[in-house]
Amino acid sequence: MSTKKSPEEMKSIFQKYAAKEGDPNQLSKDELKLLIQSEFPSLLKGPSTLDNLFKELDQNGDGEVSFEEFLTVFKKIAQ
Ligand SMILES: [Ca+2]
Ligand SMILES: [Ca+2]
Repeated sequence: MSTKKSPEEMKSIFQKYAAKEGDPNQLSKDELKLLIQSEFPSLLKGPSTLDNLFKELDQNGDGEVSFEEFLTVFKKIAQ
């Protein structure tokens, strides 16, 4: 399965999951888990775990993932 998505698709996917709880513009770890399991299950195969992925995504370390953080990392890994 390809993980390639257009920027528009990435934005709508991010917003769909980020709006589930707390800040609608930030992904919590639970929201990220749902997003990855539903949209990018292939990312959890191999050496990457959800914890690793969350750490890589949360670049400023505030415990949540903004759309900018999400996009920066997904540009690298979801091509
Ligand atoms: Ca949220
Ligand atoms: Ca963050």
